[in-house]
Parts: sequence; structure tokens; C-alpha cells
Amino acid sequence: METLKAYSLMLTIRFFEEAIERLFLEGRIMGTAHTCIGQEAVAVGVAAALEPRDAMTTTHRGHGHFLARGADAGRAMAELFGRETGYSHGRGGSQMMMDPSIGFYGANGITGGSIPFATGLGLDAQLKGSGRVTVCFFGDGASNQGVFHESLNIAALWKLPVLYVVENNGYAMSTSTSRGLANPHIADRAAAYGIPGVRVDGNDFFAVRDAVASLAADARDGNGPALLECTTYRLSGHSRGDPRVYRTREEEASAWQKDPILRLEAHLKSDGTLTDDAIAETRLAAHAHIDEVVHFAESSPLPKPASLTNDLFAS
Ligand SMILES: Cc1ncc(C[n+]2csc(CCOP(=O)(O)OP(=O)(O)O)c2C)c(N)n1
Ligand SMILES: [Mg+2]
Repeated sequence: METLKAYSLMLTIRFFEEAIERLFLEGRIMGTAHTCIGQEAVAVGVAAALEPRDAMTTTHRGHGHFLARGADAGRAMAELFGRETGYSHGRGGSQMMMDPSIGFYGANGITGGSIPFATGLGLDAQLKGSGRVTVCFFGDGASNQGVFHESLNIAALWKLPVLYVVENNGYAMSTSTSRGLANPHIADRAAAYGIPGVRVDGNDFFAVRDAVASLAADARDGNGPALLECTTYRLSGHSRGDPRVYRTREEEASAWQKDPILRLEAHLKSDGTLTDDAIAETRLAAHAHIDEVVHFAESSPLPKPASLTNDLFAS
């Protein structure tokens, strides 16, 4: 993926998420959502290093991963509006979107729920000899679920082509990692399974992309899984309406100084790729795109009541 394309994708994700937060406040969308503001370099860095045949699973905080993988932002937004044009025809909302045609096997509302699922996708790839690598996203909180151990053990034992990517964003709901992790370095746990464990600055697009390229190539070559820890910060609240009483505004202000988008912009300016004017234009274009996305979603039809029992496995 070209760096400029990555930059524009990071802006799309940022403005998509900001639009959602605004739309909730305005009462235009219902339910809840978990936004990934501040974590865009992880999503796009990972996606930039994968091949079309590869697979991804995500978490409750999955919009960025889905958009980075190539989802249609209009259909994703329409799902949040509960419209027929949404990925799940408006029935699922934020945590119920998937598109296997782009190798995206969905979000999961169960903390850690995607870890065994991705492991199964790895077994499928191995049995079929498809050469596919599966990236499994999960959070620091999810890394404390028992299923993390079960899945990494079996994946290491069977040398499954899975790259476990933990987004260490500092919090699991209101629990800071200093209160939730005995060892703050989650990547260290890889040693327990005899697999590579790598820790990178998750706000650095290039660091994430390069680490994934190397670990995915090893997994594709039959060398088994790896654990990649991307350190970042959840600039958003946990979910809709989080008053964020468990951390200070000063802490947030200092995290904003490390905004991955500003960091990539500084890089693109310093190497002469973009001028200030070009950055302003790219930002305006990304805003205009999201305005269209919201317009498409909000003007899409609601599902017809007669279709209520469609796609049900039991009725
Ligand atoms: C099995 C289970 N336990 C608890 C919850 C409630 N819950 C939702 S998100 C969350 C925190 C997850 O934290 P982390 O894995 O760090 O992901 P982040 O929200 O930071 O992206 C919890 C405990 C849940 N959804 N599923
Ligand atoms: Mg977390």
C-alpha cells in the first residue's frame, strides 16, 4: 500500500469515528459503538502489509480494521444507522459486520472471542495449504482471558499461520493496564509458547507495517504464529457516553501529542511528499467523503418489517 493511500485511510477512519460520536450526541444513530480514535496506525499499518488472500478478525472496536481492510464506509455507516444497505441489513450494528469477500471475518462482542476463531481460520489455511495468513486483533484486556492461552498454545504447537496482534491501548473499559497487567509487556508472553514476541510503537504506521510484513512472511513460510504488541492509546472513551472519570484530561492531552495521524503528516512533510496545502486538501477530501457516507447511510431505507425473519437460522 502506498504511504499516501495509508495516510488517506487513516483520515477516513478518524473522521468516520468522529462522525459516529457526533451522530450519537445528535440522536441520529442508536445503540452503542466503540471508536478507535488514536489507534488508526495499527489498523492501517497491519492492512498495508497483508495480501488480498489473507484474513482478519477483529473485536468490539473494529471499524478501523474493517475500513483499513477495504470495507465500504457507506455500508458500514448504514449498519450503524440500522439501514437495509448496511453490512448486516441494519440488524447488527457496530459489532456485527463482516465481509468474507475481502477476507474480513468479523467483529466480536465477546472480549477475546475472536482469538479462537482466528486460530480456527489458521487451521483451515494450513489444512488447505492456501498460503493465507490470519491476523487476529484483540485488546490488552482480552489478553487476560483464558482463551488467549489456549489458542496461542495450540497455534504454536501446530504451527498455524496466525499473527496475534494485541492493541495495547492503555485501558480495558475503566481499568488501566497498570491495574490489569502483571507484566506490562504483553509480547513477553510469547516466550511461554516458544513463538516470536515483538513490541512496536503502534502510533508509528511504518513500524507496524514493517513488523507485520516480516512476521506474516514467516507465518506464510510455515514457521508458525507470532505475537505482535502494538502500544497505543485509546483517545476515545470506551464507548458511547463514557465520562472518562478514571483518567485525567492532562493524561489525554499528552496522549494527543502522540496522535498517529499528526506523526505521519510530520513524516510526509519532512520527506517532501506533502506540503501544508496538500495536507489541508487531503483532510478536506476525507471530510467530504465522510459527509457523503453519512448522507448515503441516513437516506437509505430502513429494512421492511416483512423481512424481519429473513436470515434467521431458527424461527
Ligand atoms: C467475555 C466478556 N467479558 C466482559 C465483557 C465486557 N467488556 C466489553 S469491552 C471490555 C474491555 C476490553 O478491553 P480491551 O481488550 O483492552 O479492548 P479495548 O476496549 O481497549 O479495545 C470488556 C471487559 C465482554 N464484552 N465480554
Ligand atoms: Mg484495551
